[in-house]
Amino acid sequence: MADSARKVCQNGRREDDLNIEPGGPDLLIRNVHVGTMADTAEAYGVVRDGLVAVAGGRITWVGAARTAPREVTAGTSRTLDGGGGWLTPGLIDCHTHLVFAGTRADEFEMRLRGMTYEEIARAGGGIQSTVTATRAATEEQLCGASEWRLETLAAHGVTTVDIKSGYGLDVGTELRMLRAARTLGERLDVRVSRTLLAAHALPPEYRDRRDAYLDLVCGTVIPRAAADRLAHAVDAFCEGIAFTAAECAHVFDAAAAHGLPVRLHADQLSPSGGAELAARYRARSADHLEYATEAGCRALAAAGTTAVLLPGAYYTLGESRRPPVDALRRHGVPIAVATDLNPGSSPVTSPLLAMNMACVLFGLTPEEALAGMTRHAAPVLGLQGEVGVVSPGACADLALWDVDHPSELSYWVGANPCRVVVRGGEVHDPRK
Ligand code: DI6
Ligand code: FE
Repeated sequence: MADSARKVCQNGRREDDLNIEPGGPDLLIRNVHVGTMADTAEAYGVVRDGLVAVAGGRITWVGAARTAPREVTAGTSRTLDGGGGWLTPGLIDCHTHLVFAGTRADEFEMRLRGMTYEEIARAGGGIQSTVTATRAATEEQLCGASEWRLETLAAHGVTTVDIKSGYGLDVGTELRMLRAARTLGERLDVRVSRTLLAAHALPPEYRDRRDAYLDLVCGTVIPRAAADRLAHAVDAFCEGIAFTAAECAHVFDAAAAHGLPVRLHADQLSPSGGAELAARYRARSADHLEYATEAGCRALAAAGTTAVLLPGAYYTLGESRRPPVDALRRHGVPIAVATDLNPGSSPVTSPLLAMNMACVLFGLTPEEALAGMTRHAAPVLGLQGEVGVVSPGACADLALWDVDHPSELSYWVGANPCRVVVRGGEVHDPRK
């Protein structure tokens, strides 16, 4: 990889293993309307009858075709005819747990018979049951079990995805999950960011030794993941069935000591001070937030932390408490939307369905939902300006949709109008 294409992210670490690469032949995309999702006065950053030029894997020009200067269109080796469809940034699914072994369809049935997610977890099921299956899997078995899930996201226009560990809860398996995530990204040519979530649940062998497990996470797992450059960030589950705010703070201190940015599963099932904790540590994101308070939203805004809404978990668990969307808006907290793809609380493999749920269940507008999967998802992964907008200088990660307007991406339920995906300037058929 050429040095010029390497990118130094906010935390000062080189992010060259996020596969941000130059190269690829020049490309002109014609006969499209563009939802640039750039932060302009125009809804969706719309450019009608647009033209997008790509060189070296990056966008070099975006605008109305009739205004394109000659030098933008001259000497192009390849042209993509968009057929009058809509071009948007490739989608960014900034919160998934898609690497795991087994399923939890049995728990789905138990919940339908009346047991709650927390009751199942406290009875030794839940996250723990996926941990048992995941610990027993080799890296290749984990890749084999998870590949179709990443493929499915990619077929729906996702070009960047965050994958968390958290089903190992021991040194070897946590690192193996991150390696499997890296391998899958390389195999499928999807930009994969990796987040260490060793503080996801207390493993049973540490039942009466919470501090010893936290010492393992802070003293061994985080340092190893940082040294081996396997993690781009550290996450924790701040919840009654997981870790207290004080325990998560301990994890965040260890992450900071190793130069890793932090994120938090915050206020999902109960008010736990998660939003305030995330803000105090200037976390990149606070995720879920159903029980976040007004003060929590204000703190997120002041800290510049993004709220990641995960309506798939709210839907799957049959929750009724919605995240405080109005307060987030009022305080100006950027809102991202993600699938939370995981075997327990959100077996959701469609980013468009997550956007639809964000509108129907949480009251986002279709434009907010699309911004949540593009422009506002990028900073959650430290990739602002790189991905999530169709703007000169950004990576040429794009999705072309067979729709008459970008609001349709949130409107259809269960459809996939994605016709073409462009990754780093390379054109792909999303169905292959
Ligand atoms: N919140 C979630 O939604 C996932 N993890 C978390 O902390 C659920 C994980 C699971 O049930 O397997
Ligand atoms: Fe999650």
